[in-house]
Amino acid sequence: MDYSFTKFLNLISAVFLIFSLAACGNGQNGNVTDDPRSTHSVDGKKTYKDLVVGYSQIGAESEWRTGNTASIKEAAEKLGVELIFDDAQQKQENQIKAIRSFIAQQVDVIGVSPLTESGWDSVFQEAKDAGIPIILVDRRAAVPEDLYTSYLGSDFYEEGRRAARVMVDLLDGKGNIVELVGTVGSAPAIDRYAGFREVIKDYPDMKIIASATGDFTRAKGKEVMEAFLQLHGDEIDALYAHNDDMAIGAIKAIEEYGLRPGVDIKIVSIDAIRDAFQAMIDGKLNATVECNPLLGPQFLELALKVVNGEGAPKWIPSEEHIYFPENAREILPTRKY
Ligand code: GZL
Repeated sequence: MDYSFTKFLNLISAVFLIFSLAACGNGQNGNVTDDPRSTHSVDGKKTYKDLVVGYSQIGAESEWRTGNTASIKEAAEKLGVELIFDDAQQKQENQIKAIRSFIAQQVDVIGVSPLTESGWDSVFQEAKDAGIPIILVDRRAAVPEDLYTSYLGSDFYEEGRRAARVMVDLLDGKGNIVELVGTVGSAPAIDRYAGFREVIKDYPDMKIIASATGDFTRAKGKEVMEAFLQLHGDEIDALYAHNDDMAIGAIKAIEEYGLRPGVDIKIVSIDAIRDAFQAMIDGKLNATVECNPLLGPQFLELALKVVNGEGAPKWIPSEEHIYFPENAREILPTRKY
């Protein structure tokens, strides 16, 4: 074969080799979307790496909230979602400011856990006018259904009913109950209050002799329980707390008063945080109704679906259980929040 033709063939194969290596360098089979750094959509649809999410979180008032925040941030990190996260320190005006900032930044989707049910219509309308979908996470807002795309969260009313059914068993249908209510005006407080009463209304010998808000915090829960004990003392047979943090604060107050929490005063609360399992192991709490905060992965999966115009149910309820002292020691190591 003529030398110059051989040289020509070598040149062609070298050029071909360089191009094919360059194509593979972009990912397994040269397809840009396999490249982990890819920011391109696949067939017109956004991927997690294209997603920019604004999230307005209520604050850090409880272990439940801390677990909820961790779940959202970890899921965003793992999926490569750009998360703009705001902690409102339990102030609605801070949440409204954050949502307006997300609109100005033209995020793809806004997630919000509304502190209270009311006060959202105008800022949600602004998001709608800007074409940015709103997903409610954890708590509901009392707004027309066209102002949000979907609600991902618990059935608080059922949580209240579950707590009441456990209380009926603990008190054998009779006794005086004091109640620590969650944040006034919040969906969980409203529904846990009503769900509990729906069940105990059928037990005339079970009476709620005092009810006040502990704002879902340990400090306030202890303070209000001290006041209940000053007012009613040994008359109190049981405590219903809308979350474990308030129950744990109340447990301290009951011990300082000289009574035995979980024995002299039965206690049922909601959330199922790790410290509640420890309190059950210590014999100071009689049951905790789970309210699942680990909503991060579900929220971002829903956000991507919504941004890609795929249908989403108006409400996606969380899966939840009730936990008792009998198996608290065995379950505690498995708990993630
Ligand atoms: C319930 C959540 C409540 C928790 C509290 O979904 O909004 O707020 O029960 C938390 O612990 O502070």
